[in-house]
Amino acid sequence: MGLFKKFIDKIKNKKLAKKIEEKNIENKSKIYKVKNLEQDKFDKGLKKSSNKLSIAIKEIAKKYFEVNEEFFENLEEVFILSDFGVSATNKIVNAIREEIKFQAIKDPKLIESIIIDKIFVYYIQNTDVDINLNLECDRTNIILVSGVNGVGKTTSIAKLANILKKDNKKVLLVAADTFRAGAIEQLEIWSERLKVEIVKPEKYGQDPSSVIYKGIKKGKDENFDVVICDTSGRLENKNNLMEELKKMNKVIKNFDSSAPHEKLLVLDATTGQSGLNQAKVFKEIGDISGIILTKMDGTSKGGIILAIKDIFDIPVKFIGLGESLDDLAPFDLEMFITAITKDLDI
Ligand SMILES: Nc1nc2c(ncn2[C@@H]2O[C@H](COP(=O)(O)OP(=O)(O)OP(=O)(O)O)[C@@H](O)[C@H]2O)c(=O)[nH]1
Ligand SMILES: [Mg+2]
Repeated sequence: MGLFKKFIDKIKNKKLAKKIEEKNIENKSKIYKVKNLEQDKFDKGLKKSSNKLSIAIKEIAKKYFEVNEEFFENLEEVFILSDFGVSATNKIVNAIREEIKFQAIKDPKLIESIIIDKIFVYYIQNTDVDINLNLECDRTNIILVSGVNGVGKTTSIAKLANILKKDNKKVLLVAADTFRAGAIEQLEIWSERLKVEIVKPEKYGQDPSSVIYKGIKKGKDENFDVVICDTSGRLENKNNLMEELKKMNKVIKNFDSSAPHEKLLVLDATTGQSGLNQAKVFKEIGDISGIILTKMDGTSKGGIILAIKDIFDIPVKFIGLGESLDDLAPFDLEMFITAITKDLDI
């Protein structure tokens, strides 16, 4: 039995164990634990990826009578087209190759479970899969959100605020994207819909750090649980961006040297490898504590999550599975792999 299958079999027990563990953690420490969503949500949001990957794997399994080098080349192509990235593809295909040799399997139709198993093993190896947010109950937690233009920062902030608010957290939004026309109004609309307070600049072009200052001060003075700061994603001038982010961090640290407690980088799953390369700049500029991977529902290339592991090696904490407020899910590896391989025979 493969590792992933064993894992799936254990899920029921694990879920129970998790509940008990959560209860213990709740009692012992005050670290915030993100609650998992249902498998349905993952299945629906990752349908395009599942269709593409499963159909392609089934097609090559049908095409070859026997597992040979050409079969592996085709498999590599399937992974590349699913945006796994070159490095993850090579490592996973090599692991499959070795396993097949070890088990002396000849029939391509028998290797679907090995494929899934090796994808799973690849992801969990040497990886920090901790998706919990570093939020504590007895302080004002500060989250700084960054990322390239249009990746879904503001929408994800609203979705995250929605999750936290449902969990009875007092949330404050800070509109520190003073650059793009309409950015402030966009966050303001969300704040009205969510019924959460917002701190915004007096005018566009205002120094974003001054808005951050105002926001954190209000957050601290009025005992907010979480302050989420929206930032501008302009990349035209790397030095400007670097200076701007440095200054924001400095302002935040003046209030609390342990903050920002989370620095979340937002990545758009539909932009593929080029989008990831662009986002590397943010990793170069400052340490990132977690990734929000948006628009997974809009791509058939869900394998991008493996490329992210390679390029960033930072935990994906949330994935965006649609445009509505409830479409942000804490990342769950088992649910993710189950969803993208839904149509395979394991
Ligand atoms: N389908 C889908 N659309 C999403 C998701 N997340 C965000 N979007 C859409 O992506 C578009 C851009 O989202 P924004 O939140 O404005 O992105 P941003 O990074 O704040 O953009 P800038 O402020 O211009 O840098 C919007 O139309 C969102 O509805 C997602 O998970 N799935
Ligand atoms: Mg925005």
